[in-house]
Amino acid sequence: MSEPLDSAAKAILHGNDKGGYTVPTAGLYPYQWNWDSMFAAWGFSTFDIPRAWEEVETLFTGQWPSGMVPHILFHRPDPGYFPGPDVWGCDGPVPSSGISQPPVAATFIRKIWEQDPEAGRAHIERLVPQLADWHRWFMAWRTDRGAVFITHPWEAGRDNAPDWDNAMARIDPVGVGEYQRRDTAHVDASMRPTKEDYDRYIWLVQRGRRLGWDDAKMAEDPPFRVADPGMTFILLRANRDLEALAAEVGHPTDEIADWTRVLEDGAETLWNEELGCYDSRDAVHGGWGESLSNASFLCWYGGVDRPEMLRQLDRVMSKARYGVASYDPDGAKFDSKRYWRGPIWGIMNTLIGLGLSQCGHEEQARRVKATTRALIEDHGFAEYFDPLNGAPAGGGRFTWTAAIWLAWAG
Ligand code: 2M8
Repeated sequence: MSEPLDSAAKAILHGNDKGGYTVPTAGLYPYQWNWDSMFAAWGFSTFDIPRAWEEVETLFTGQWPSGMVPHILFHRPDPGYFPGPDVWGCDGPVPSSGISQPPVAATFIRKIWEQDPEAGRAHIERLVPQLADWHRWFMAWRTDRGAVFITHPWEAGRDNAPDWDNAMARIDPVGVGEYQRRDTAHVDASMRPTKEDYDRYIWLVQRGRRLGWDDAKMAEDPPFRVADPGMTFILLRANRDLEALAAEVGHPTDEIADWTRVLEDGAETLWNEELGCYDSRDAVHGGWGESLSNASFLCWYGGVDRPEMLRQLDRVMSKARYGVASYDPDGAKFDSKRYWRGPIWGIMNTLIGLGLSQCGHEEQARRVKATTRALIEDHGFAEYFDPLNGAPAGGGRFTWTAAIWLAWAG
């Protein structure tokens, strides 16, 4: 713990607090993002548990009748972000996007609840059925052979990861029309996805909107479906935590335990023998993403141990100073600055570290934590960092980096 950095981290959470929810960073991301918000809640819980619960409850006000919890809630209009609510054209209870995001919620809800079980009881009694509805939605609409697939790169939270390159190349974004990006007005374009990526992101949003975001219609002839180790391991872990919470409040657990078994089998369909790691898999056309990424290393977080992955981790960590690069530094597509194609993300280090520790790999867990701590001490609370020299990149004063400092790294 370091007093000045603790205070700086709390000031970032307070500064990004919009009253009931926290934005990832001012300017670049002016709305409530799903998984960012759950990291924020965990960060708040280190000094203000009621505020942590408020963050969680606000996210769940956006849950759709289908059970889906959107990736962005547009509580108040802000012209600084594109695509906004008018482009998505969704009609959930709160203006929102039409896709979801990594379901870390159950895991952080459990962590917050454990800090004060009595104060949290009413919250988990309300939230367990909502979490179960969300997980059921994933199982019904986002699984292929038991692995969780995404229908849009934004759904994985790893927007321009090399994992999706092959599947994205199959999309012809015909008719996408003119649009004005806002992200490159806030940060350098060399750190962001390319125009080719954005054309496809927007084209996929336009398709969803045309189909009224109807799950069944969207499942017909899908243009993009990639099974993702990140989503699969995160849901697997969340499901184990949901089962524990459900047992606590007397909610049925059989169905949840079944999902865990399906996901455990599904995770093994993502083992790429040739590359020797968990990899993404095209769920429409077959074929691997051919990407060893930081999501591959979430296996331990999901409760899945593999000696080969420990060897891969040692190699990848030996190439970078501060933790786990988002894409293999020896890989052909490695780019130390471009977002999810190389940079280090504190939140991913955190999930990897939690998993290693849970599986008893204490030495590796300590190393991931120590390098993440040093990264923030040396380079601040940026959105992400260059793995070669730690240079801060993307947005500054970033909520999730501050949150993991308070709850884990600091
Ligand atoms: C990034 O994604 C958004 C779209 O959702 C964007 O680039 O506009 C990703 O890093 C994602 O994981 C994150 O939740 C979001 C807000 O921090 O930014």
